[in-house]
Amino acid sequence: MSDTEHQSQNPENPENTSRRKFLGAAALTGLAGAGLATGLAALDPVEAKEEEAEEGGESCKFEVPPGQLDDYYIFSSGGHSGEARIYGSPSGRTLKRIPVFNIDPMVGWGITNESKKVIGTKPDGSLKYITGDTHHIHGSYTDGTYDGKYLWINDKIHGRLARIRMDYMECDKITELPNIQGFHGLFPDKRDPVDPKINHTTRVFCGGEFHVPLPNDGRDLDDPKKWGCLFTCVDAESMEVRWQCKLSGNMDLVATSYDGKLAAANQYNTEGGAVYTDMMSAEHDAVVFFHIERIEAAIKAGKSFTIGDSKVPVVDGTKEANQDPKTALVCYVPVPKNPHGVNITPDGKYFVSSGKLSPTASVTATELVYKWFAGELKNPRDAVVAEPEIGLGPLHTGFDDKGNAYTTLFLDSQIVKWNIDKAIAQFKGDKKIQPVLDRIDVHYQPGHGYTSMGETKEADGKFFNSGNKFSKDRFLPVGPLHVETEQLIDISGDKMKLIHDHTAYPEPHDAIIVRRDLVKTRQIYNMDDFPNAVKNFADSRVERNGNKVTIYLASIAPMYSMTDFKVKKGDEVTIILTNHDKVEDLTHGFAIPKYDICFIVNPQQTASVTFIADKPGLYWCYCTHFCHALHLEMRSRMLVEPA
Ligand code: CUK
Ligand code: CUA
Ligand code: CA
Repeated sequence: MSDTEHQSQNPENPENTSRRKFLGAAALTGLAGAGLATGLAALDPVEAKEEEAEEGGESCKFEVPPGQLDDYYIFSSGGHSGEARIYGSPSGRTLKRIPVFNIDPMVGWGITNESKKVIGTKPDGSLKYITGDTHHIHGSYTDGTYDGKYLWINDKIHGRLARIRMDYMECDKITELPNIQGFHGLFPDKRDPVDPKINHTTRVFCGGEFHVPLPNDGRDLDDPKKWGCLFTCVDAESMEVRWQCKLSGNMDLVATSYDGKLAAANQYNTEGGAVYTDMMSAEHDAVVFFHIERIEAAIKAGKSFTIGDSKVPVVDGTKEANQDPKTALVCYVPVPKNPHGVNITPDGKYFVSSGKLSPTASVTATELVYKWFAGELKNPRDAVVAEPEIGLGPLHTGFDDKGNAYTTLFLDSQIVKWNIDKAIAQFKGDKKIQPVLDRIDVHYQPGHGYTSMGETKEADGKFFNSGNKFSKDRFLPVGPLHVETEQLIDISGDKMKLIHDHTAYPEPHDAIIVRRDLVKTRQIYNMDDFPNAVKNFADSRVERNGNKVTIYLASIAPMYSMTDFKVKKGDEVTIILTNHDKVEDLTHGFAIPKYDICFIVNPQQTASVTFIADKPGLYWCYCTHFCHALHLEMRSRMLVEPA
């Protein structure tokens, strides 16, 4: 029994019990407001409880009462907000936004020197990009499950991969991938493809969706035949690009096998079309499988080339160059029309991709892909062991711990539950077998769907979250753009049950549901991790070097270490601020009027900003984050003398 269930059924929690009575009474008597007292008095508590079980009582089972903690974290990508988000589940509580590719004045992301260095700057010191589009977020693995170390998230607009360290829940590295556009799917490997001793993530794979001239330098603008897509491997620790693989067709989503040997991507534009009508002209597209060990051996042997200015080695994974299975780097498995999504079952046996324009899901057996690479399976299409009809517009699939798959149906606005073994038996010829077990309406048009721990070998079959693209009438209207709905579904029984709707700011895409014991965050920074830390209050000073001035400042509630500091008009000013408070959550802010400076320093953290003091006058630097009874009094002054 989980903590949540235990807590919500605990009769000793008076607050909870009275609330349940309230719900039960209201449901039974139909009374509301003033009449409720009469209804309550007339009620047998046992009767109330039974009634409650029928009327919306299901979701009460998953209620997280005030003061109690959720069982899971949901890490979600925020779409073209450019950020990542953290929710609690099953409550749906919003916990945190992690700025990544965007600017966030709350924490000073994109404003402090430290964050600008991660995001990347132009020669003039301004940010290289201020936009990003995050679609997919995945965690690092050890032994087939999350190890709580890193999250990776993509930027589709500029083709960047970002890493978030999970101890502080902060982005620490961003890498721009060369010669690609529309970087869409990503997935970390789950162990080393060669060395069995390395059982954790060492690489992150990135699929390029849009084909472009290679290099994209102004040549071949009118000749799509000469354009191409690259699959990119990034080192998980250094975040440097290790290699790329040139493909026939494009890539959408990415998945990896549990043994580290394979990465897969679905391809919807095998036609190489430049307009949608061409992109949907073929009856079959493909799921492509990358043989990681062979690709890396080819690079070691120098069988690679480079593109344009990039020094990254590229191998040839095109169809023409990979006809002989025994030496092939990639295997193209044909699947019906414009497939979407590719997900691996928790036992590692099957990759499931959805039809999108075909009402089917395709199940490809990992073992048979290896057989093709070994030259023992003639036709790669024979690696497909099931293709059940599941409904209209299938997109993404999550898995439970009982061999069932849950696929989002965009056009039907449903989640369909189907059994993989039954689908395989049906495909083998037993037409009496019906693999579809259940359907549930969702509201509306689901995109991604994912289960609790479903992308690990510890899939637990408890929850499925449906990330819906349209909410229509589910929430109060807030102007032209509606909030999005995330719907939590109980998948622990035979029938799926809707637990609740929660809102998400536009525009969430994918997410993962991670058991809370796998996430271990730190609340206090280590001052030694910041080379520029102002370690002692006594070190506070103004240091001048020509027209460059550095202000060494520290904070401890409710004061800064200097009541004021003087600079001259035209100076390039760098303010370094170290927070000496050690108490959890004792964060201070720092804002300077008219200079557009606003950031925070968490306990024992150091942050810095650099700007030109171009306006003479007195500027109150004040603490923006409520920290103390004397928070308003926590100030310093920047005095800018005329030149
Ligand atoms: S994918 Cu990115 S557009 Cu994650 Cu189904 Cu939707
Ligand atoms: Cu320090 Cu508010
Ligand atoms: Ca197509």
